[in-house]
Order: sequence, then C-alpha cells, then structure tokens
Amino acid sequence: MTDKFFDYIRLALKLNFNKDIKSAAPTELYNSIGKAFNAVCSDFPQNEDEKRACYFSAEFLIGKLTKSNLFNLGLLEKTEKMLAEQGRSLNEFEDFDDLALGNGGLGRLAACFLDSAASIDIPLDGYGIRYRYGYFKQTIVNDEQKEEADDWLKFTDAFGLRKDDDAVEVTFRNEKIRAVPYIYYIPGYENNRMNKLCLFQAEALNDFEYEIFDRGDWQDAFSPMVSAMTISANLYPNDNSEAGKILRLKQQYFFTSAALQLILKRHIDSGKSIHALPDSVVIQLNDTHPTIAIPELIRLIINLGESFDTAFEIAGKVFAYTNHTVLAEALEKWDEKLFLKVVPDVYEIIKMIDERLRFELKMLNLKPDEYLIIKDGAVHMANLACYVAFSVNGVAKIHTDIIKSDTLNQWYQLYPKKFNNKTNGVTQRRWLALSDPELTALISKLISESCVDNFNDIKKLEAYADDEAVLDKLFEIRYENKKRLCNYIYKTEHIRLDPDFLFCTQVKRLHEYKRQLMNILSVIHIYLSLKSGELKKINPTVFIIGAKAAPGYKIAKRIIEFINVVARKINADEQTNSMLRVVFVSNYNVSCAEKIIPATDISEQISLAGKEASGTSNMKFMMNGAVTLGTYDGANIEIVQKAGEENNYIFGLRENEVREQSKVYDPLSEYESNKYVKRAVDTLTNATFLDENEEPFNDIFNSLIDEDRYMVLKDLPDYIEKKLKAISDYSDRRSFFRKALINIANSSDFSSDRTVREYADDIWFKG
Ligand code: 26Q
Repeated sequence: MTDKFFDYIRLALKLNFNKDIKSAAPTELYNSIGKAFNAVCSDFPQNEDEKRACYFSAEFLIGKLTKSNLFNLGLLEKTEKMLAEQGRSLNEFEDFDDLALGNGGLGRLAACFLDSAASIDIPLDGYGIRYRYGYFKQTIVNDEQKEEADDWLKFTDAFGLRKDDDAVEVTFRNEKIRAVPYIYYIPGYENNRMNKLCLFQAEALNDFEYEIFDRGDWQDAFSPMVSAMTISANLYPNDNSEAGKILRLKQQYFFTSAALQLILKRHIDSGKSIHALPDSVVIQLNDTHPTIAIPELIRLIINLGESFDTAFEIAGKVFAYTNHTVLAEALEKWDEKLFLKVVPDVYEIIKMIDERLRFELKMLNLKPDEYLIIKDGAVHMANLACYVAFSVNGVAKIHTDIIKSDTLNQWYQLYPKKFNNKTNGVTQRRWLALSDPELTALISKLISESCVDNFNDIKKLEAYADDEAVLDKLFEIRYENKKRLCNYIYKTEHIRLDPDFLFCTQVKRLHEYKRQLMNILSVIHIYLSLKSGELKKINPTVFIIGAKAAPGYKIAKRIIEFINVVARKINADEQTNSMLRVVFVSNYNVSCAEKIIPATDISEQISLAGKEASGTSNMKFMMNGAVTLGTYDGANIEIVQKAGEENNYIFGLRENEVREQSKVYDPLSEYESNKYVKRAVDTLTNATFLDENEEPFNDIFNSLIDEDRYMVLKDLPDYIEKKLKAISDYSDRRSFFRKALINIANSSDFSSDRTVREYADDIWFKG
C-alpha cells in the first residue's frame, strides 16, 4: 500500500499542479496527500450487508486530519521519512489542516467515536453538515475577545470527496434545495475497516434564474443561490445554550432529511422491505439537535405507502438518543409558529405523534403536562426524543443519575428500561499516541508495543509506580513537552515561560458553570498573599487558561477580558513573577490542545457539582499523566474512583449539597464573612489591576454578589486550599510523578474504544 500511496501523491501533484514533491507549495502537497489517501481508502472492501450505526450530529470537531488518517493506515512514519528525504514535512500543514466543525465537547466526542468505532471494527458512519465556515477564530485585542471567520476552504478540502451522484433534494415550505454529500474516509487503526463521515452541503437547484439575469437584476437572479448556501454557511458558535433561530432549525432539518433519504434509498435499492429497516440501520442522535429526524423518518415512510402507526413503530426501533446537558437553557424548544413556517409537513407529523402520546398518557392516567411535545406554543425536542427513541442515555454516571431523577424524571418513571449510562471516552490514538509520542514510546517499551491498540494493557504500568527510573523518565518527558509548549506560547502570545515551572491548566469553553472566574480569583488570592507576605513562597507555577466564549454571551466575554487584564499585571510584577505567571492562550482549539495537554501537571476541572455532564478534557489530561484538581462532577468522579482520591485533589460541594444550598445560599454573606474572598473579589472593581482609564468589572462583581448562580464564592476557600496543597506537593517530584503514573495506568476506561463498545453491545447491535 505504501508504494501505491506515494505513487498517488506524485500523480496528483503532476496532474493538478504540474509539480513534484520538492517543488510543490505546502497547500498543493497537502491537497495531493489528501487525494492519494482517498484513492487508497476507496480500494478497501465494503460489506454492504452488515447492519450499520449512524451517528447524527450537528457537529464534528476533528482537528488535524492528515496525521491521524495516515497513522491509522500505518503510513505515518513512512510518509514522514519519504517527505524528509525531499526536504518536506507534514508539519508544514500546521496552519490549514484543521476541520473545526464543532464547538467543544459534544463535537469532539463525535470525532473520537468515529475513530474508535473504525478501530475496533464497528460499522459506524457520521452524518452532519459541511459548514462553509467552521468554529470561529479567536484573537485577543486590548484584552478582549474578537471573532474572525474560520475560512477553512480558502486552502483546499484535501480529504473531502464530493458525491454528486448521491445528491438529494430537501424541501422547505417555500423552497427546495439540493444537499450534496461530501465523504471523508475514516480508517480503523491498522485493521481493514473503512467507515465514512458524510457531510452535506446546501446548494440551489439552479445556480441562477436566466430570465431575471437577462433583465439585468443580478442580485435577484442569484438570490435563490444565496438563500440555499446560507443553510450550510455557518456553525452556530453556541455551547450549552439555546438560540432558537430559524436558520438553526433549517440546518437541523436539512442534514437529517438528506441523511435519511440517502439511508432509505440504500436500504430499498438493496431489495429489502421497509419493515426490515431496524435490522439494517440504527441512528444515534447526538443531543436533541438532530431530533427532527424522528418525524422526518416517519414522514418518509408514510410517503412509501405505510400507515402512520407502522411508520411510528419502525422509527421507535431505529432511534436512540443521547443527552449531553442538564442546563435548562440548553434544552431545545422551538416556537410552534416558526416550526410551522419552516417545515409544515414535519409539523403535521409531530402533531400526530403528540396526539398519540396524549392518548397513551390518558390510558395510563398520567398528567400530560411534563410529557407533552407541543405545549405552551413550543415544540419540546427532548420530549420528542424520549417518547420515540428506544434508548436514552447520559454521558457519565452522575449525569445519568441526574437525568433519571430530575431533568427527564417523568420519562424515567414511564420508561425506566430505556435509560442507560454511557460514560464518555476519548481516543488514545489522537490524545496519547499522536500528541505525546515520547510518553507512548516509554509505555510501549515497558508494557508492549500493542498497548495503544489494546488499551486495557495500560493497567500494567502500575507495576512501575515505585520504579524511580521510570518516574524520573516521566518527569523528563513532561519537561520536553513543556519546552515545546513554551516555544509555542512564545510564538503565539509573545510570553516567555520557563519549563521548570509547574503547569496548571484549565482549557475548555468559557461558561459560567465551568467557573473560569473562580480559577482567576484563586490566582489573585495567591498573588495577593505572596505580595503581603502571608505566603512566603510557592513552587514556581504558571496558570494556563484557554477558552472561547460564544460571541453573544456578554458576561463570558467580560470574564475573558478580566483574565487578560489580571494576567498582564501579574506577569509584569517582578516581586512575584519568578514564582507566579498567568497565560491566557488565545484561540484554544484541538491542535493547541494536543500541545498543552501533554505539558500539563495539574488539570483543572472545577465546574459546580451537578452541572458538567461529563467533561472529556479531564480524560485527556489523565491519560497524559496530569493529576486532577477538581470537583465531584461529571466524569471526574469516575476518574478519581479509578485512580484513587489520594492521587488527585478534590474539593467543594457535592451535588446533593449544592441542591440543599441552593435554597438558602447567600453570596453576600460569603463575601462579607471571609476576608480573603472579599479581598480577591474586590479586585474586580478596585485599583489592584485596573488603570484609571479601565472600566471596572462591575457587571461581574454584581453577578457574584447578587446571585452567584454557580456558587463560586462558596467553593473558593476549599479550592484555594487544595490548589496550594497540590502546588506544594510538587516539591516531592517523585511522589508527584507517582500520582501521574497511577493516573495513566488507570485511564483505560476513559478510552472511547470502551465507550463505543458499550454503545454497540447495549444499543446498536443488541441481541
Ligand atoms: C443549541 C441550539 C442552538 C444553537 C446551539 C446549540 C448547542 C450547540 C452545542 C447546544 C449545545 C452544544 C454543545 C454542548 C456540549 O458540548 N456539551 C458537552 O458535551 C460533552 C460530551 O458529552 C460533555 O462532556 C460536556 O460535559 C458537555 O458540556
């Protein structure tokens, strides 16, 4: 395969650019490698008969494609060597090899599942949208976040394979548009499995109206084209919040309808009866975003001549639903009128489903209020999903418990057997083997060459917990990773860091519940304590924070601004900056995560207990040997259960305590009764960090004092105590790296190989 692959690269360069490997521009080389990869992949055998699982998701956050694609085909090392001989390298693709069609955890999970499923030989394909502009790029200007479009197609979509033959039409109330699939091959890791990601692009049926164009009305002539293109133009940059915009509903209907048409056509063309659909496909809904697929499938089956009842029954065997949030503001509802305006035919089906539900509830003598799909002028997507899907799952143990007892409790009472937990995972191929090759080499040497593939073997590493040579080696590897990260941060932020420091990191979307504000307040406390002499010294530590805020989320953007103001001042203070630094890493994304995570000593996972459904960066950090400084929330709980509480740093209210507190919580008294809390919080408005011309952060201050929805002030003292303990424990390097080693050794359950295996066994291919 290698020779063939190299031949294809040369051929693509010759045919498309009339160049060779030496003379090609980086984008030309990139494009040709993508085309050669596709050529190799298309030769893999396809089994048309097996039942396939389909992952419907509005987001796929893949990041760099080249290295992981070549890695899985076993071509990575050979290609790097071949390119090096020609004076070239895959690292030249740094600036454009990035498929960022997702916001954060949910989109990245979809990408991990694709990699894992292919690698453990499970037929899973992804279906989504080929957004023209992906997730925005962040810059920091005058301490504030600015957004820029992610114009990823400017360079070339090297890996996308346009399939005009498979284009379908999607009908809205007053327009019909074309959905053109682009295929991205998903190879398993050194096996013969080749799955696919299928992303639809929206196009007009006719490019422009000739008659109107002839009259000279250019704009009018092109308006259908613009209208169609708009549908797949942009990824909504929201995470855990609900926008309720018409275009978003159009996007959801657009890709799910297109995917279902393609899936049905394949099924019928192979000569099978529609009744046998559940034997050949199962569809996993990634949150409620693709839930409109349920009435759409029913509609399509009715159009084939079946009754509503038959169609309903088939749909009930095809769909499974995953919930990713307990935040009320993130549960999707659509205005009934808007729904009717955009997709009247689908709305009719939803009404029929709702009537059926009302009837069933009546037979059971249940009050309909909490269950209804259509109520108070809105369509409730989670109710639709829970009613029809045969499986409903949460993404970590505590999260599944909360949806059962609270968020979706009414459905749990009605259908207890539908509910199940699938704790999230991450792919160790990208998040360990590719992002930390030195650590992977050490583990492979100690355990076995195949331990990345058979990740359960990682447990054997625990035998080396007291092997000083191994612990020292872990330290050295971390040190080299820190040096690389320091270079990156110098290049991007123009801040010089010292690899001798302890690296303490929080990287994730900015959201109040994730409490980046609490993080910076703890840093401020440490800073002020060093200045006042209350704290004599600490092990030199840099606090790294990376986060993007949704462009419309005002307070989140203000928190980013505050962090940047504080960082600038603290870093400039020569009295403390040999011990304390703060860096805000701009434009946090998958690629910089790959550099930050392997260089981190302490992973901050500090959401208010009960709010973070799972978290997945916590798992990536664990796999790379960071210790967790965190709350009893999401998958943190399972992480410390596996690796031992003594090897991590847990603080703060538990979920039941949060519930009790919420009735009586008084943030003002927390502020007034603890002088350190007050001292840190007051810096939002006093002159500690603010110049005369700088506006005080009254909005953040007030949000803390008036409400403090996420109990930042309550958890802050315990958080500071555990943070200082973790920093001081670093003095005993070996005992610190012993904790690191035990975390790595116990991370196998957080491989998405395990997660996908469970989805396959319990949901997709059960019985
Ligand atoms: C909804 C409506 C309109 C526009 C946007 C949205 C929207 C988009 C993205 C709502 C939510 C999201 C993303 C949610 C998300 O990423 N949730 C995270 O999912 C991870 C994977 O399960 C979990 O680990 C995280 O805890 C959870 O926050």
